[in-house]
Amino acid sequence: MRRALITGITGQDGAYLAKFLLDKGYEVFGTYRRLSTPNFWRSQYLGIFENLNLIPADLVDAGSIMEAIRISRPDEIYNLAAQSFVGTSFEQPIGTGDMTGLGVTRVLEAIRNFDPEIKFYQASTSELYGNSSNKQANEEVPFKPASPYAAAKLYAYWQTRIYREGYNIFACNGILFNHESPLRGLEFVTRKITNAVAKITLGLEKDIKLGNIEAKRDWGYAPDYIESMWMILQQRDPDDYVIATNESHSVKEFAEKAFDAAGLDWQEHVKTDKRFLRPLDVHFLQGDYDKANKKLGWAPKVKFGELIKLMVKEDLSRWDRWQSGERFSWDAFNYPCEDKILSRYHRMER
Ligand code: NAP
Ligand code: F7E
Repeated sequence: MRRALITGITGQDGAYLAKFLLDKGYEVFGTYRRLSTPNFWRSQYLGIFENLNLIPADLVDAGSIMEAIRISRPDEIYNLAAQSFVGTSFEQPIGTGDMTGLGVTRVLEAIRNFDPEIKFYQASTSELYGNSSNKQANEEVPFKPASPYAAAKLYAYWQTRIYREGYNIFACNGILFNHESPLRGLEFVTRKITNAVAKITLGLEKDIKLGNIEAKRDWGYAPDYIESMWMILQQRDPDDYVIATNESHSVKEFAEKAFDAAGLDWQEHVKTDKRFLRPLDVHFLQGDYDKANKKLGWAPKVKFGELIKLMVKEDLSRWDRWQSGERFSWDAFNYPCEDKILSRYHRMER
């Protein structure tokens, strides 16, 4: 039985990847961080929680990474753990650099020391491109990161290539464009919108405040993208791949379609608030997955319109069931109202 170690198994991609690998017959190990309250709701939601082998480890603690590898003795490591929210990376640039950047070197060093035959997948990102181009981005387009998150991921991207070329480790970058799902974190704009649409529909809220609604992203469906991670590690040679839908849409379009899916007019409920503007933003991203299509045979199945509908449907159903007294594992019921979250943006306003 093949063995996989997933860092960040409590996150959106970690949960979907764990399910995907279990379905393929892998023995799945996942690292999680010690928190005061457990946060395994995503794997519970997917019905796989009982089938996981869990190992406490933190990317800022090299010894715990080495221990996780010793315990799991994996054939493949999927490094999905990161401080992954761009907004937070402006508020916590040093911590983000440590987890999202240096953390990757800790994993690569552990592989080099313990067993250089382990295959390694690094969760690279379209944020690497920043504002470098207003055209579709493929693997040849230069990077120009525009956030502490992206700068940390750029370092991680290069370390992955350096360990591949320098130590002959099967280390690959999946340069994934934004991918979303009903398991997406609530602070990311897509789920923030679909969760608000559900609450507004049920009369639990009146409106939603957003930042830069002109920003454009190439949004795909997380389970489609998970499959590419596995495919990348099954190739004869290690390489880097762009994974995207090749379409770009604005946050405004996303909001319009999400409200429309619930029979509401977005203009009556969407407000803008400069609190949600970033010191620097990426205005346009659109991928080109041609290489992944030709070499891996990968293509996205779910596109923009369908993605929005399925996210709205799921958030509506969860809020509806919750309001009727049903109880289940999820995140939205105890998420604080964003007006109560004070950040440096409030201080800048005073
Ligand atoms: P996510 O939902 O935010 O999950 C991140 C995971 O990393 C969580 O399990 C989190 O644990 C864990 N983590 C954070 N800091 C850690 C640390 N110091 N040590 C160990 N674990 C830590 O992110 P995602 O959307 O699944 O994304 C997965 C990866 O792909 C990330 O590296 C992200 O940067 C990258 N990526 C995402 C996208 C996207 O659109 N989703 C696109 C490109 C690349 P807790 O639950 O304890 O916080
Ligand atoms: O923002 C704008 C915001 O936070 C998308 C991560 O998974 O994908 C994600 O990063 C856009 C930005 O995702 C709000 O300014 C407007 O232009 O959903 P997001 P992201 O920054 O693209 C990449 C590929 C990753 O690698 C990351 O890990 O939407 N926007 N108003 C807003 N964004 C948020 N969060 N909240 C708003 O109110």
